[in-house]
Amino acid sequence: MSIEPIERRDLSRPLEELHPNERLKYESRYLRGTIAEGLADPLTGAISERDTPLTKFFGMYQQDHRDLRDERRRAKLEPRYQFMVRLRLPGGVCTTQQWLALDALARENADGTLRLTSRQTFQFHNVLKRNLKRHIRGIVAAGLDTMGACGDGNRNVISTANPLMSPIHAEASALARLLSAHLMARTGAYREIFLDEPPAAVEGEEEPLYGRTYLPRKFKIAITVPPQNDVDVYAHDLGFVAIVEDGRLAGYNVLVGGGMGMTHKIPATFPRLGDVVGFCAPEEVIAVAERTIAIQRDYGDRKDRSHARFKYTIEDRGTEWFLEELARRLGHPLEPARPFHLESSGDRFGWARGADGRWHYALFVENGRIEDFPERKLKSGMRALATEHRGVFALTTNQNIIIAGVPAAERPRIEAILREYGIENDASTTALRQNSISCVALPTCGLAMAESERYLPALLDKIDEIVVAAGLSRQSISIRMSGCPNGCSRPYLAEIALVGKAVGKYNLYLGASANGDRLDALYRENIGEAQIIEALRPVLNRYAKERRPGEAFGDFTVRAGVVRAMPYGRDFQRELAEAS
Ligand code: SRM
Ligand code: SF4
Repeated sequence: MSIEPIERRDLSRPLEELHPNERLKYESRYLRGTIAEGLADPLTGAISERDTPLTKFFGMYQQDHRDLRDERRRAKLEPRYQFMVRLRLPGGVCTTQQWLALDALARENADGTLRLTSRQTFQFHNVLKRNLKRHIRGIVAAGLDTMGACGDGNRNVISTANPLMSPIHAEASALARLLSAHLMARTGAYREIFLDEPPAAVEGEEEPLYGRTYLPRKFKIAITVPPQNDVDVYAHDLGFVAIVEDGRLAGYNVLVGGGMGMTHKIPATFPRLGDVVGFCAPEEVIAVAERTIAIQRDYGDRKDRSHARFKYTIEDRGTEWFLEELARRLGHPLEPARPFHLESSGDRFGWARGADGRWHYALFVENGRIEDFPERKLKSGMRALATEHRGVFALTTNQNIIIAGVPAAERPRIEAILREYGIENDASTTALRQNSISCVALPTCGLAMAESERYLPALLDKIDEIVVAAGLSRQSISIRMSGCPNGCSRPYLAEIALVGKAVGKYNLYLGASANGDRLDALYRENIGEAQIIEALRPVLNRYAKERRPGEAFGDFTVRAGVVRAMPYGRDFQRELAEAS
């Protein structure tokens, strides 16, 4: 397929009028900058400030260990610079051999752990500059890469977990891989800098889709297979909902303009649910995605990065405008959207039988962190499973993992390994905890205002006491924590959400739907642990007594008037202001 020509609307204005990152990208020689020189400099653990936005396009983030900041400052040392490295893993599937390779790389070059992310991939933390190239080479040698995992381009394309579940799941996963490959940056910089390959001759534009300034901001795509909405399809710049008719995939409904990130008390920023704008045939999806990205490339805000996500382009210009622009570029309009029904954004734990009779075990991984805990030898257990299991591992967007493709005869062996390492899903774990997601936050995230991953398990111990006493231990309720309002755990789509404001202080949100089609609303602002517990106890107790059959917690809080059903778009912040 030919690539959408660049209209270069972004460069119709002088670069000086745009955000400094635009000039940086423009002058970077397709993201080369001076990264190679910076990596070779032995005098500092950092790369140059101008290169840090560029390495993000290659899935690498310069960070420093925030717990060590003061100590190092006192010792007159530079910060403990280190890199977070994120994989591109469209659809979230890896082989057992790849798992073993990643496990070894984590021990050799990173902090020894693997972190499953809320976008169905792996992160490594604490990779030192001197180990970075070796680390990337190890990833590439395992048949994987980190291209576009961060940066102003198309991010890891996610799809409903586990392609082995059914032929439709397999098609969705294959589509995620196709989209990811098609929308990947083409620059040779990655191979030259990290793999030491000589520059290859390029005919014409090195980036035919993105041009020299790439996108104004990150762009995220999700594909969901109803009734599951594990991917939170409404939270995406571009979403596809598989429409199955007479047992076969008829095509996909298209959603545009979703996103989570906002800034506390800045009304111009807000989470937004995507709008369902139409339907397209399976063979049209790549063209729809490419044209949509091109529209954002040409019309997205390149002056103000806090207003540069596609959701603002859609909010400002409207879906009618978008549909006309898309039809012009596609040569025809989208078809009308078809009916669909979503049930839950959570994962289903334990064994499930797939369409071909094989079995799949969804394993709960608290906050996605793969390491050996005193009672639960998760890292060693996963290594043992990777050695024995003949299927694949399917990562979920809820930071869990599915041991996928187990023949019935091999189930006992898998179960024995799970038991041996103490990692099988524990019947005493509440459904609330199983439905929890937390972002990484401290000590690595430079934007964290409060703890998240390191704190949520302990807070859940306390909330669990209420839940168990109220008889709700098997009631599925989603709870998500983010260390800042950027919302990496997609908190504004959780039935209970805690969003960091300052050390030990959170905004508490309630009232999202369980299937991910309604945002939550601010319930209490800037509260600490005791107030969180105090605020949740009566609401959970009321829910236990007053809920209607089958009523989800989020729906109850809205029906009972605890919070108002939340509008999306600009009104979100207005409602927040009124609530606080
Ligand atoms: Fe995120 C920035 C971690 C999913 C919205 N996110 C960051 C950074 C890179 C911090 C930074 O810019 O300095 C975090 C690195 C922390 C660390 O130490 O590892 C970070 N985001 C994560 C992960 C690892 C959270 C997790 O614990 O799983 C997720 C990695 C996903 C992946 O594999 O690609 C992650 N981030 C998300 C999501 C959820 C999603 O995509 O489904 C969102 C909300 C959806 C959205 O984009 O609207 C999200 N992250 C952000 C934002 C706010 C963007 C915005 O539109 O305002 C930032 C900040 C930014 O981009 O400026 C951010
Ligand atoms: Fe960091 Fe904020 Fe994302 Fe958490 S939500 S990982 S604190 S940027």
